[in-house]
Amino acid sequence: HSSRYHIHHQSSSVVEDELDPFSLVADELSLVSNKLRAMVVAEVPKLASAAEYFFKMGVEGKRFRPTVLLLMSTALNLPIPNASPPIELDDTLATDLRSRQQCIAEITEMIHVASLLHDDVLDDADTRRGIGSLNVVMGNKLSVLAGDFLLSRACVALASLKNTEVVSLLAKVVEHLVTGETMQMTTTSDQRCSMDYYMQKTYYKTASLISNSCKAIAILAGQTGEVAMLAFDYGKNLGLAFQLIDDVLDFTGTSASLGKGSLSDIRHGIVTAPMLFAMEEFPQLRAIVEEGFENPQNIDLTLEYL
Ligand code: GRG
Repeated sequence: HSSRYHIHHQSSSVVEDELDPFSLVADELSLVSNKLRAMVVAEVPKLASAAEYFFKMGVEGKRFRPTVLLLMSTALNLPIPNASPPIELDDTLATDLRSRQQCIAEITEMIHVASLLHDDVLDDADTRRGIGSLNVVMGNKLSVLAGDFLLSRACVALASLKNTEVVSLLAKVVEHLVTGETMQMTTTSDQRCSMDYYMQKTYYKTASLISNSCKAIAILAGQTGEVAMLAFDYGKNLGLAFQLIDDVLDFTGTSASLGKGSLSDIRHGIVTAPMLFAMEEFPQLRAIVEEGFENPQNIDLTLEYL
């Protein structure tokens, strides 16, 4: 479907040659960003400036979720082996479907930014996306209210899609975000070093939003059953992988590349994936990690061991 794909006859496989998947949906992503800027306008000036803070050009973050969702919409328009063919739509209906799928990307990004605003209040963070987090710039109270406002705008957009299954999928994600955050905040020392607990928490905190929104895109495309399940699984695995990489970057990244302090998760008492994998390999590390988390003043010592 793209001139950027080349068939390599030697191996008879389709490989991408310098393909930037993001470029496939770059124009559409700009549309989504513009739409979002219009969707988050609040009536009262203080709330308006708080709500639009992370939707301004240059501080929109990586826009990973909307990009994945637009790519998912694109993929679902291609013929899928062993699946019912995409529904034949005339141009008007195809455009309408695409704008409904874009709406899922917008809703997802609003839920994501709402969770970031609340997260920064809970963590007393000072930077986000390379600039002062909203809680330091406008205070905790406006940050909480701006997050609530974004959730409300997300709900209204969700209702406009008039699809009860999609509404319940994305409404449930908000519960998952809250559950994941609570699990992270309230770990006992046993849970702290358990890989199962980590994966469950990571599903709630990071993967649920991506997996359920991918599934929502499939449902709007008229795909139920196996294709919707595959879209869900794809989003779930991508979300889990995303968090694992995020955890590794907490170890290896610099403040400049991360837009927040490096080792910031660990300094917040959060055991990250590299530590869990290291503990599986070297069980004696467990006691050292536990000690570091019981006595945060010794965390640098723990990190040296790691
Ligand atoms: C109000 C919806 C709501 C939830 C409240 C605070 C909370 C409960 C949940 C926090 C969930 C949270 C912050 C999960 C982390 C997810 C994550 C991997 C964030 C980083 O995402 P990136 O790297 O960020 O995509 P950018 O800035 O690029 O968008």
